[in-house]
Amino acid sequence: MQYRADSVDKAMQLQLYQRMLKPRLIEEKMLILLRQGKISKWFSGIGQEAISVGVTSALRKNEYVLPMHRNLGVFTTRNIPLHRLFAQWQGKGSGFTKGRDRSFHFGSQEYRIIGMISHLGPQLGVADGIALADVLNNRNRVTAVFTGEGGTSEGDFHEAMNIAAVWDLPVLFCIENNGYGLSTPTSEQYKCTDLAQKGVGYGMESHIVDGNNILEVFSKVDELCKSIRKNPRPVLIEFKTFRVRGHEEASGTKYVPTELLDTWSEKDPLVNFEKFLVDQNILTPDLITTFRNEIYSEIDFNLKKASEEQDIVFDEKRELYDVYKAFDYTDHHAGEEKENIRMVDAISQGLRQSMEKHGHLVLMGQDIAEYGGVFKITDGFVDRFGKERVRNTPICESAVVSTAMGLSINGMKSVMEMQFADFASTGFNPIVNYLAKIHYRWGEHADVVIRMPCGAGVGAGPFHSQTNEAWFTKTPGLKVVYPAFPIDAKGLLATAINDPNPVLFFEHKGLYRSVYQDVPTDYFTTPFGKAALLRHGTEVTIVSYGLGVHWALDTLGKNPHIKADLLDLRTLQPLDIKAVYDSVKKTGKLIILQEDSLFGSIASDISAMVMENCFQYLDAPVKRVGSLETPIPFAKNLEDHYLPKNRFEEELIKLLSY
Ligand SMILES: Cc1ncc(C[n+]2csc(CCOP(=O)(O)OP(=O)(O)O)c2C)c(N)n1
Repeated sequence: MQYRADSVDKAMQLQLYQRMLKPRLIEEKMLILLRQGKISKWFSGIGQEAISVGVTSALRKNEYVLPMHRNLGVFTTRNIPLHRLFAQWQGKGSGFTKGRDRSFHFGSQEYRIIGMISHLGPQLGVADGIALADVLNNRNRVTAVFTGEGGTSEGDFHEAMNIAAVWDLPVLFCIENNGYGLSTPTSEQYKCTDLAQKGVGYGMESHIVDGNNILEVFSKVDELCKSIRKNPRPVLIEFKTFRVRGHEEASGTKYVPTELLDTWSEKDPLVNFEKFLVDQNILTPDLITTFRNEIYSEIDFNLKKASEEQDIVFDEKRELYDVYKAFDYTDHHAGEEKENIRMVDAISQGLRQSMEKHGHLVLMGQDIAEYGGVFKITDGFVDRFGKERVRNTPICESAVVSTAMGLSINGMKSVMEMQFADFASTGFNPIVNYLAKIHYRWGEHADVVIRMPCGAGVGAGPFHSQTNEAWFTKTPGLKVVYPAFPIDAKGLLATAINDPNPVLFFEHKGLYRSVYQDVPTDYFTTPFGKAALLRHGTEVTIVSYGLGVHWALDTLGKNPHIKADLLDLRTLQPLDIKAVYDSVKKTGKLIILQEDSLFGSIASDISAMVMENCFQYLDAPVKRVGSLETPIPFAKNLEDHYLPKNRFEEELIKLLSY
């Protein structure tokens, strides 16, 4: 291996050596512990240390780095106390996740490290968001994010690269091309000659670097970081390297040709560099022994400390408490002045006022800038707040959700407009796996609101009409809001934006321009978790939300003799189940009306909870009314029969006469 000694000064060369030696020796120890059953899984980065160490050494301390499962060298170069790392791998309390996640699946604001989730790709978009926050705050920083070559086949890779290119984000995309993704060789992973070519397709500068040569890695990344800080832009680097051990220790390397292993073993980044430093008289055998002994004692001391720590004790309250970041709700009251406006106007007004209140709030979505969004909710926002804060996005929901996550990590708020709630399916992974789980996993929060124009009754067919709230109410960590009226939409949106947790904010398209109310013109908030009792009665409780509330009101309007409590849930997570119980205890009968089909839905869960907790108060079985168990059809006549509106009256009357 050729080293260009003049590229890095001698003190730094020695430091880079020490920085590579440390993860190597830790790994060797971990392999022993793994065999002894003292840690659960190990993804080896042996042979790839030069990349982690070289990249991290070129970054400043306050610059974020987003490592993968083979980047121990990132963590050690950032000087994370080893006992905390060991405790993390043993699921102990002084690790980074209170025993809730394993291996390198954690982050730390203190060390500016944002760890991966298992799904590999989403962190590439998170890096975009972190970098965007730096750009918007005029901080000349670089964000470095890692992926394996296998991960480059994921849509997230392409989406994140494209966003970074279109927005000129200072992200260093580091591909560690180590020959295999689990057992899949590169020839079955991609067709191009070098992955660096993929940068070209996105209009991005890209480079190929020998990932086993620490001086090449460090000097190239150092040069690029300096240049990116001055001239913010994304850069792709393909590091050529090799995974000399199995994907994880249990899976072995049988499928890897021995010659390949032998060739790459000769290119070991540590052994070769050590030899070079000795040849150059920068390192001596004595010094090597000293360094080794220092690291061994550091490992032993910290391992003892972590091993002596008690196993984590289960505390149900703490587990449940940590799913969400605590939110101290503040009630903002509006003045007397009101204006008769539609739901769409109320949402637009609420959003505008939150943009005025929170200078660090950014809006992102397809066509939301000059065009004003397909529903015109952000019409005029660009003129008022500028294009930096009102951002048109490419069509890539997944990376935009991840970008929103990154903005939050780097201190900003964002509201993403899903053009139609149906398209949340292509952003589903980061919503349910990243945003929803991050607080529980390592105490970081996702200050993100996703606006979800949803719902049927508009003849738009199976892909523009879904009401998919149940996809999200199932997932702990998300809040789900579903207003039925303009006042609630405005006040709840303001609360959603104040709340530091991820909120899915459902806006029924059919209500946008059909419902008017006198809405306070000032900024105000409405609390989550409080249902609204719209009608008072003693015979039956009707529970609904969204468009269903209006169907129930119509039905009661046609049947004024029916004495019903009508509860509008307003938020589904948190759910005001107490309001439901209180009403059922009074009326003895419950009918739940929703636009969604019934299986696995809000109606089904409320029904189950009422059966469990209010059985003795019930005078009839709980009745659920929802859409047919089919996708949503397009033709008006089919859609009318699919939706439960026309079945509701009959079912209500049946229940009353039970
Ligand atoms: C979305 C997703 N699919 C599959 C997996 C299972 N898996 C974990 S790591 C891995 C291989 C990753 O290969 P690469 O990105 O090249 O990184 P390497 O492990 O080689 O460092 C696979 C298939 C996963 N974690 N996430």
